[in-house]
Amino acid sequence: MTEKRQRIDVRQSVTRSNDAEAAALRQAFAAKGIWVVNLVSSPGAGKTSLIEKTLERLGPEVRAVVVEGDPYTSLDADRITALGATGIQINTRAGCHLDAVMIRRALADVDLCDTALIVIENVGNLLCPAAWDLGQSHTVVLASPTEGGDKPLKYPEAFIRSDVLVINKTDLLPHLPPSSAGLAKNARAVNAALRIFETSCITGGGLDLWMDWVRARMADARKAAGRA
Ligand SMILES: Nc1nc2c(ncn2[C@@H]2O[C@H](COP(=O)(O)OP(=O)(O)OP(=O)(O)O)[C@@H](O)[C@H]2O)c(=O)[nH]1
Ligand SMILES: [Mg+2]
Repeated sequence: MTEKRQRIDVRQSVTRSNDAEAAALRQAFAAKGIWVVNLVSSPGAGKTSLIEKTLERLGPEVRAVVVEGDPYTSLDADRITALGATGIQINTRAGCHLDAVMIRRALADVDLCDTALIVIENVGNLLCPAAWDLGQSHTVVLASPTEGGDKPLKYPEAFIRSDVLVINKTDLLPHLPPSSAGLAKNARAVNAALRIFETSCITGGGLDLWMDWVRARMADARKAAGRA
């Protein structure tokens, strides 16, 4: 019992110091009028694909910085820099999530002047990333029907702590068994406030509505900082 209580105390004190770091980051981003989104999902749901499509639609005149979290490789950051945006890779090795100190260090040498958007692609899993505040404005969870419609019920934290759910890979729906259905219904069962977009990064379906939301949030961030 005592040992269990000590474990809980240590965990709480670690996330508390992360929360303080994240709050400082959030304040700094807000002062600059930068909209920051933390993207979480299981591996392969389409996080980097959605970032690519978003950057393509925003165009090169919108300055975007993307922080990529993966255990190994710089493959995702390479995909971002290939588009002309700033891609910064963090390799967590055995670590299963990003934390606020990693974000502060990753951005330390980046000139954020004129930056409109920071996208943080968290390490692919639906457990740990949910608990770690990174100073983001919004958290977006991605899920694809190929993972099964029951995931919000089995991994509720990621859905509870997110503002938005993007159901990606909708182009595959006609080829999937009935067990793939129910993502939206189950996600709303754990978080009734979730805003839901349904997208396909292959056909482009649903991306216009997603982009309307992204542009509106970027405009909100600029306006709140007194940037036109
Ligand atoms: N059919 C289909 N495939 C998709 C879609 N979006 C992404 N993919 C494919 O899914 C695979 C994984 O996509 P990524 O964008 O790398 O996924 P990710 O979530 O960034 O993956 P990790 O960073 O490894 O967690 C790739 O082969 C993509 O081409 C989609 O809307 N439909
Ligand atoms: Mg990725």
